Amino acid sequence: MHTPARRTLLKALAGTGLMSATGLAFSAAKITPDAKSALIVVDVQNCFVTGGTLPVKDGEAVVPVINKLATGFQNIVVTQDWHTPGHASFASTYQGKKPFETTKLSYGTQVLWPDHWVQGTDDAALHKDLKLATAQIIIRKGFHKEMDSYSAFDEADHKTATGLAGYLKARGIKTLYVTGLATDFCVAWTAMDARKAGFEVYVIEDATRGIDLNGSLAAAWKQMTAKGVKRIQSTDLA
Ligand code: VGL
Ligand code: ZN
Repeated sequence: MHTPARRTLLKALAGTGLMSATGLAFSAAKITPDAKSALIVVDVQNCFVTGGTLPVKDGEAVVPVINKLATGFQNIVVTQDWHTPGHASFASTYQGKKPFETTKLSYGTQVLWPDHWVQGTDDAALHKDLKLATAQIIIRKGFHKEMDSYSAFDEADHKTATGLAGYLKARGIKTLYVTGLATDFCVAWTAMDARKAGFEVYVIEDATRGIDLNGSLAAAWKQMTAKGVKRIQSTDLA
């Protein structure tokens, strides 16, 4: 049924993420990343996989998906959580606090995590199986001892910039495809701040995995969608 109306519908759905939601597989409508697109690979680091200090269930499963996507991108940005010892986001920094509890800091409520990704440790290294031949920059974040930074754009005070928006704009990049870990923390905050900075933003769902702390995964998708982040699958890309 290739009626003009159906073609128009398929065209309208292409790139909205609705293609996969409606189950319409239509290869002609696949997204092809161009020179103004960048793949963002968030925090795919050693300790974020099964057996790591901050494990995300099935976290390592994103690596082959990201490696495959990477071959289609001329521009790739890699991010790395890069904390000081005794960082403000570590439960061990506070007396009587346990991981996954929260505390109030100057910029708001902070979830407290197990010690993770301390600068220069093996734990903090990028996952050994990542193959990102065209990666051009690594943005490290969370290196201010008193402040966390889930987002690759703005630190947790929503004021201190990492410089990534300026870098991408200076390079004429308009569209971002966000992947990595964790969907409901660093991926979500990065995607939402990217919208705020004026980029067109897609999150490639099967190239992410979530932590899902008290329903945080569903909440993150809701917030991302409300901010105009588009939810797609890796098969939506050419
Ligand atoms: C992250 C918790 C703590 C993330 C980083 O990359 O999503 N989550 N630090
Ligand atoms: Zn962290």
